[in-house]
Amino acid sequence: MSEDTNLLKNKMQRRTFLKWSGAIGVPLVLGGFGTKKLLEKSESKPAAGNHKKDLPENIVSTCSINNCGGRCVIKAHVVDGVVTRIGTDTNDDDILTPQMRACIRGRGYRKMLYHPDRLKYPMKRVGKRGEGKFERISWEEAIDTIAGEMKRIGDQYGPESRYVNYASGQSWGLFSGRNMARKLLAMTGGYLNYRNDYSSGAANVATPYTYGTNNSGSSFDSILHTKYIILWGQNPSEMINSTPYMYYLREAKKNGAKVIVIDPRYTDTSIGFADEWIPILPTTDNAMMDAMAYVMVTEELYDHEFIQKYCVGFDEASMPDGVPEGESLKSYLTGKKDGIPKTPEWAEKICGVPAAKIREIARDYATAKPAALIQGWGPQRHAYGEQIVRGGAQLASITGNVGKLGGWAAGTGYWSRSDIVYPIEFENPVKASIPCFLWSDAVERGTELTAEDGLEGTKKLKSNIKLIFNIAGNMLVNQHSDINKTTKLLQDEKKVEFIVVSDLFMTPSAKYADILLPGTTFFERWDIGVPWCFGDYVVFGGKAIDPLYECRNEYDVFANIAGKFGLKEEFSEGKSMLDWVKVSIDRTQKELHPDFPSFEEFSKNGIHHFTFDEPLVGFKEQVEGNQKFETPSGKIELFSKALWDMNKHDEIPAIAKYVPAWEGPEDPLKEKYPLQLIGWHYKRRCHSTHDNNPWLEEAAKQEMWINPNDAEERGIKDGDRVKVFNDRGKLFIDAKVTTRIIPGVIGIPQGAWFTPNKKGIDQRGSLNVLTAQRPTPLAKANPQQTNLAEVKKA
Ligand SMILES: Nc1nc2c(c(=O)[nH]1)N[C@H]1C(S)=C(S)[C@@H](COP(=O)(O)OP(=O)(O)OC[C@H]3O[C@@H](n4cnc5c(=O)[nH]c(N)nc54)[C@H](O)[C@@H]3O)O[C@H]1N2
Ligand SMILES: Nc1nc2c(c(=O)[nH]1)N[C@H]1C(S)=C(S)[C@@H](COP(=O)(O)OP(=O)(O)OC[C@H]3O[C@@H](n4cnc5c(=O)[nH]c(N)nc54)[C@H](O)[C@@H]3O)O[C@H]1N2
Ligand SMILES: [Mo]
Repeated sequence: MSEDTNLLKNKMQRRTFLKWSGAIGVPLVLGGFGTKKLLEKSESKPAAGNHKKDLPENIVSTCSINNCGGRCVIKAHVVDGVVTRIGTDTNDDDILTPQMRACIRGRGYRKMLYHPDRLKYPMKRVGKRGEGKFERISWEEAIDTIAGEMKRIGDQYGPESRYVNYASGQSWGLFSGRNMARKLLAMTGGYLNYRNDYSSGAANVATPYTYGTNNSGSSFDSILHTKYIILWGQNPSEMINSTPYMYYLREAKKNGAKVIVIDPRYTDTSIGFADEWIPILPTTDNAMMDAMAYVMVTEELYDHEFIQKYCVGFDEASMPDGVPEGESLKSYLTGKKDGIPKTPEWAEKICGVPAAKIREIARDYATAKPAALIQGWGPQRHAYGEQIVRGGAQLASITGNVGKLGGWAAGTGYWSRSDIVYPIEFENPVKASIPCFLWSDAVERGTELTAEDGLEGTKKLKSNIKLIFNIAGNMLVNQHSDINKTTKLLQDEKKVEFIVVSDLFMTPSAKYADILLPGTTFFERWDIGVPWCFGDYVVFGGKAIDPLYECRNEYDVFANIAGKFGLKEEFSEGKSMLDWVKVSIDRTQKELHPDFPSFEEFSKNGIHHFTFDEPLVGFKEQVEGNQKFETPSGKIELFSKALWDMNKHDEIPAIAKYVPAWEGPEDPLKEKYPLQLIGWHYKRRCHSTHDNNPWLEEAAKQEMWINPNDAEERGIKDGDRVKVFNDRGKLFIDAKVTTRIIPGVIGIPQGAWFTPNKKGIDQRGSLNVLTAQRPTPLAKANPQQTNLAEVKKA
């Protein structure tokens, strides 16, 4: 997800390096050697890591703002300007103030901070774009070049040619680099906006058609009151979207809740929490959902009163005007029009879940009261991802689990209780926007995009994208679909004329920079870490050490570029990052929460929990009070007239239903590429971040899951090197032969760095070599889980 969504919802420090390296007497090499030596040196010491015993240790409470949903307390132990070890929150768990402990990634951050491959100084490209050949330049030259190109491209093509790519590497604080770039672009004519995100892109657009909003979740302490939990394609043991979620799930189980996990993989969450794992074929969840609804309808297990009072479109009597007979949910389920009742037997053939099991889950979920159907976002990063979120919401609604404590409304599931003031504001004079997933289209054929493609704010763009700022993101290459297609596009210097990347490492995206800037880690700057919308806490981001080498915070970089336009003072308002942190705290106290801690308290405690008397329950006001839902009808729209009026009923149906996916199990392409390929968000990485961390590679290596049936058919044994391929590309990876994945499906954890060999074939298992750029029909979102592929022994 992106902080934009969150906002919407709520409304030469070279000196240090000299000191640092000089301290242990390593030669002044601005390369790997000195750093490596230092790391070895500090690691060979006992836990306290105090290589100078007489020097005091200072513990700085800080926070990672990479794009996992959690935020956690990271305690940097600093001795003489060096982080020697990392601790975390050790407070006891409590319902109101749960422990905010760092996961394996959080505990492994020193390997990132002192990684020998850190970018150390600004560079300019000297070879062909993408070749990875760079030459060191001064900061002055980097800043001059960037300011010059911003102006040249703006003058020549207009502000709509300037773009800041989706980049989530430092999005969850006050100063995300991409916002700093946007602020400066906004101050100098503007830039092309994007909407939506890669996380819940389909859900974000679809859920409001049912509920009028994406705020369809409840706070996690509410699950302590539930009897039955379905985690539908959600894997919170590994995928962190809120640091204390696991604690609440454990408590819910202690209170007797039964947990069902529906996932093609036997996930860590299934192992740790599930009473039952229900394997399912990817892209077919809606068939199971339809059949569950069929069981509820035919066995009269639905909540008549709730539906009558709060929903439209359930049966023919509750349909909006102007729609012909036979289009209601009930008519669809019973096969009134197409002659196909959506029975569990019908669904079993599609999704692979036995009919008897579908019946059992339908009955249990409908009668448990209250029951929580919680949806992950993996199942909506699919060809018709819009359907699954509306499908989940449909089940929650017809069982009357919406607006009730211990129930859950499903859908996108946002909720939030962690608002602080973001003091850095700006307004883009350009109103045109594209769906974020279509940025590569906007490079190729921006001026041809129309409202049909999702262009908003203008009828036509005046230019294709010509300048890209890619700040703390790997979306330029690694995280976007179809790497081979994207890299070809970017190699053409006539298309995008200028690319700036700021990162910590020479990532696959960084290789495509024209100017490459060395960024800082969160240890090297002040900030406040804000969780995703699934948290009720904020974490202090203390600065533990000065920036290493010639690394610079993007805030300072863009303030310097602003200087070239005579706008430095206007950009920074004369404030440092520390000043802004203090402004945020002061204003949060004055404008939002009088009991918010002072800077001193916050930095000492490291964390602030917002506490509440009772759990937040999504749609409580609508169900208990008289408030209307924010939909056109004021009710839950099981049938959406707005979707109906789009008149694309096959791909954008007005009720949620199973739509067979291209590259799904029913696609004839299966003859050629018989395996469905999905990915997941791996515990050892945050997307592509940490892929180069050796500790984490040891903890959880990059490997492809394949079922023994599929492996045997292909003569593949556990640990074998295999080639995975489809028409878009090929990659090599080691196979993990395991019954933890359903037959017919292979799984590759997303985020490994694209590492091509001489022939351009990936060696590391970078999933997006195989994914498609075809967007979902309504949201124009990323379908990165919908792929067919074949595997051979390498
Ligand atoms: N196939 C497939 N593709 C996917 C997904 C999927 O499920 N499957 N998921 C999608 C989703 S949900 C998302 S959100 C995107 C995420 O994709 P991105 O937003 O590109 O996220 P990361 O890959 O983590 O890239 C973050 C970059 O920032 C750098 N970085 C980290 N911290 C800092 C810092 O403090 N300063 C600077 N300057 N740089 C820093 C890291 O080194 C890294 O290169 O990927 C999407 N891509
Ligand atoms: N450790 C870690 N945590 C993270 C991140 C990370 O990179 N690493 N990234 C963060 C970000 S930006 C995001 S957006 C979230 C992502 O959060 P999610 O999208 O919820 O996470 P995923 O792991 O992509 O998908 C969840 C599960 O969906 C399953 N799945 C895939 N296809 C289907 C399907 O068709 N049907 C069903 N039923 N299940 C399916 C996968 O096997 C996986 O176990 O995670 C966040 N948290
Ligand atoms: Mo995401």
